Amino acid sequence: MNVLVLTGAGISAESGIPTFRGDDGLWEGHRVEDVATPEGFRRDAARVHAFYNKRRRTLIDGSICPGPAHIALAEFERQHSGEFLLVTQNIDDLHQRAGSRNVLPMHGELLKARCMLTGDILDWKDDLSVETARPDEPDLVGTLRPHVVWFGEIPFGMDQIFAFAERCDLFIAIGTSAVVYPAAGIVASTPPTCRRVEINLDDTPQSSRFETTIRGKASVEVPRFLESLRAGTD
Ligand code: BV8
Repeated sequence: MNVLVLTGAGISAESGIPTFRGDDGLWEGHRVEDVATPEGFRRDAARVHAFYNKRRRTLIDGSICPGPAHIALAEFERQHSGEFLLVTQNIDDLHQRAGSRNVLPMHGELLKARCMLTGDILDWKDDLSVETARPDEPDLVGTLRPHVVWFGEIPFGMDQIFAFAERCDLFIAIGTSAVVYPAAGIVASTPPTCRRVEINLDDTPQSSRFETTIRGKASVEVPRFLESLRAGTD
């Protein structure tokens, strides 16, 4: 059985990472246009760097850890005999820290930086700024940006994701509001033979495409559902 899992900010919410859009429509006090678009970065790189520096510092300060859902997914992958792909929209490293192996961070990774001059991708845990020099090329200054996918930019791994989706037998969407494309369009690419399961606190615009919708917290429902799969009771 080929299993494709798509996770969103909701799987990391109980680990303490704010989800994408709060009630005020702002994202940690910022408009998306100002901090998660190439235009926003061109207008005010310092503001964008400050937005990601804050999130990066929080992610590595020891206060944020993988939760039961991240751990259950890693365990399921370890025991699963068929093909398994975990696509995440999240830029945190909680799936990797939980032990998941086949993880595809389609919106990039907060703990990586990319050189706008050469395309080189570097592991990065420090702050970034327009004065940051590349450690390996000190005369290159200000060429590094967060290695994340902003709105209007093409997500990573698209071909691999949609090729897997077209032949998967089980698709599980966890903690995603299904409003951001092309991630929200993955479910529509699964074949008629595929079983689709949505685990979320609330309904989403894509809920009607799922045969099974499980409403509740990821920390409770993901371990429970994966256990039921393993026991053959679901
Ligand atoms: C693209 C990285 C072209 C950065 C992110 C008009 C103008 C311009 C563009 C568009 C447009 N209309 C559509 C678009 C395309 C646009 C888009 O979809 N816009 C939306 C907003 C309308 N998409 C893009 O621009 C994408 N690129 O289209 O390029 C292209 C593409 C393909 C081929 C050719 C050309 C790029 C999108 C990526 C943007 N970058 N993140 C960063 O993180 O800083 S997206 C950002 O949104 C985050 O990654 C986040 O993950 C994602 C939001 O989605 P969710 O993960 O679902 O999070 P959210 O908070 O929304 O929802 C949380 C859910 O969890 C909720 O349902 C909640 O109920 C649930 N939940 C909460 N707690 C729990 C829980 N569930 C269970 N348990 C809990 N405890």
